[in-house]
Amino acid sequence: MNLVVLTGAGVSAESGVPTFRASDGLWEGHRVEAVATPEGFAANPALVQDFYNQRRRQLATVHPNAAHRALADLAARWTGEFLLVTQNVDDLHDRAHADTPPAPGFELIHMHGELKKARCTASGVVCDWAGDLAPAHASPHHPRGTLRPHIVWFGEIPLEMERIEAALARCDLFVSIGTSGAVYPAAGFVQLARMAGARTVEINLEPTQGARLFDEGVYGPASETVPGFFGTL
Ligand code: BV8
Repeated sequence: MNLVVLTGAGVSAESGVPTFRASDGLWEGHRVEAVATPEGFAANPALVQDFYNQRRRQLATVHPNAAHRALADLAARWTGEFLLVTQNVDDLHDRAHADTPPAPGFELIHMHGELKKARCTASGVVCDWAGDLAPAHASPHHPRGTLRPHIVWFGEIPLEMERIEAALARCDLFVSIGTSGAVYPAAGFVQLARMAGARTVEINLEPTQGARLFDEGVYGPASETVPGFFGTL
């Protein structure tokens, strides 16, 4: 059986990583356009680098939770194809799978980029990056380049879309976990899975605006609902 799982900020919430659209969410105090668009970065690189520097620093203080670990346990024993697509830019899935090595059919894709990577604005080269980035951080990859966060901002094309769409076209089960379904193209993945004839399940704290698009819904905190659901698979 081929499985595609999509995760959003809700899967990391119980690890202490703030979500975006909750009352205490990340977008509070920031206009999305100012901190998560190429125009915002061009207009005020210091503000945007600081927004991501703060979040990159916070990674040292958070850890994978039971939901991340349940997905890693599943990936270790899954015999079919298992694509885990995350909209999250934290490294909590990566750390959970590093602790529990996955079976060969598993793949993790960060479709909106990663906090712990930087990208050269001139060459496009992506490199690991754990520290802060300065407003105009000289790039080691190109004499005229600077380093920006390796993050997909609004108006930019998400990463690995062909691989994601190919996996959705042949999946038997699609599970969306901890995402509000507010951002495209991720919010449209359930429709692609339905067109492929897959069983579709929404796992979230509460029903989302797209709940009616799913065959089933499982509601509650991810640290409980994710182990519960995947423990039966
Ligand atoms: C693109 C940067 C073209 C990384 C992010 C008009 C209509 C439709 C679409 C558009 C439109 N105008 C513009 C668009 C396109 C736009 C878009 O969708 N805009 C929206 C706002 C309308 N999209 C884009 O620009 C994308 N690019 O379309 O390019 C294209 C497309 C395909 C092919 C070719 C070309 C780029 C989108 C990426 C933007 N970058 N962030 C960062 O800073 O982190 S988006 C941002 O929102 C994050 O990446 C985040 O991942 C994403 C989604 O948010 P969620 O993860 O869902 O988080 P949220 O807070 O919303 O929800 C949390 C959920 O968890 C809630 O449901 C809550 O109930 C639940 N929860 C909370 N606690 C728990 C829990 N669940 C379980 N347990 C808990 N404990």
